[in-house]
Amino acid sequence: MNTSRSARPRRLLAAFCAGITAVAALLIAGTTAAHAADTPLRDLAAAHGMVMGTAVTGSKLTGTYGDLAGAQFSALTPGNAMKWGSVEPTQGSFNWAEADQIVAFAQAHDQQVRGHTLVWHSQNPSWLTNGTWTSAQLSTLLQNHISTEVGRYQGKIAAWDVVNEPFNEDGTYRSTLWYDGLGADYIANALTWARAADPAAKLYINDYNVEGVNAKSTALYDLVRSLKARGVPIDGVGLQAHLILGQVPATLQQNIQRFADLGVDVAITELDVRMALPADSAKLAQQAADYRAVTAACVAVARCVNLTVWGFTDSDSWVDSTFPGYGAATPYDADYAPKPAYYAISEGLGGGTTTPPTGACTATYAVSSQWGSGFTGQVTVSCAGASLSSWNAHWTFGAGQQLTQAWNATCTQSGTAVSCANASYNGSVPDGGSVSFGFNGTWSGSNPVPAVTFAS
Ligand code: G2I
Repeated sequence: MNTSRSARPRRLLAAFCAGITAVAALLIAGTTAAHAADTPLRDLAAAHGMVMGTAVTGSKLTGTYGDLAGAQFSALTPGNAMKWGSVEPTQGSFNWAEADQIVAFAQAHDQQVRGHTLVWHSQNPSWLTNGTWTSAQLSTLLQNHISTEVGRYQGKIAAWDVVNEPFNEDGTYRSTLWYDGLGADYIANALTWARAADPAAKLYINDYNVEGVNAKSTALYDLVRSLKARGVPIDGVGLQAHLILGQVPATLQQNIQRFADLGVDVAITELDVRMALPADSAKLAQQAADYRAVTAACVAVARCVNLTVWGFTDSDSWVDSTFPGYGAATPYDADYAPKPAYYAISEGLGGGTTTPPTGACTATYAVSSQWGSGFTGQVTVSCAGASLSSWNAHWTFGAGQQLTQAWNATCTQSGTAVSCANASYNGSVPDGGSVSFGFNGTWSGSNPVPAVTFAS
């Protein structure tokens, strides 16, 4: 459950059986290589003693989102659910529902949970930020918050982002409720209180723009060194890695290494690579190179124990609303089709022959929901470096499934053979674009994902 405090063991972890994914991505134009059997990222990471993580939204953990979150990742970070404003919106009145749900999902899928985050200047409840507190009151509030939240999940959290974003870009301390009220020692105190509440959890300081060697990362480095010298419990640093296309810092690996050399673990905690929209094949290829570079830098340093993306699908990313005109920052598109970035992470983790050749269109078949005897499925046709003017997707239902209804395509089933032709309005798939169609069907016993073949 816990990451190793010393260098991670470079051994193959047993479980190459991370559960059943109800998603298969298949190459349907260009060449005939199939991708359905790609090794999940979590298994590739395990071979390096790493975990592969994603931020998640609890309410979305069903259907294809839940299937992918469970199958591909070995660590989950609640994107918002464990922040103070989420868990204690009214003083003394707690809401743990989403956090509990994510922890339960993680336990059911043999995943770590990364707790995020205990002490931050943002997403605090208004009763806290609007209050007037003496420094003694503020200190008590913070200690109680940490004891309550860390204590609630004691034994269930592999690592906590105890303190989030304490620095300014120039390496000075950020002026916050905590720094202004308690001085710089709020950091040491928070770590000490967290250790007391869960001695087994790894304790991290997490920040952004600290991926390369710069003034901010050097301030973090100096802080970690001094905390260790003082005997304050600190186990790791989190490099958020909210990156811009083509801007992976050249000193990333060197920076990871210098923290490791201090005797702490390193986690890439919030990786995403945003681009100006619309995405096209050149941008997606650059993004893949960026993801590959970050993955490789983490793999290269034994103490880099966790590679976490901040949302795995473009439909669940903070980027689009925060940076209007930018997006497409994650490894899967909004229809859950793996992007070149997904294959790049896989390659960076040592996965073989997974990169789709340039100039290919792919189809992703997903079971989006399933109940008693029925299910809803979706197929997404995506192109990168190629385009289509019409398409026809075929598969065989090998377990007695029967199509009952389809939309955004004209589908027929004859015996076990299904054939779906584009509708009049979605035959054209541009380079960098995708189209989807959906269907309902019946099943019994099992509902395996079929291999889709394709004719344009
Ligand atoms: O801002 C990106 C990340 C930077 N590092 C710390 C992370 O905790 C932070 O995550 C983001 C979440 O991904 C967003 O989802 O933190 C944002 C807040 O600073 C989150 O955005 C908030 C929206 O601002 C709220 O309007 C919304 O109610 O998400 C909330 C829940 O959906």
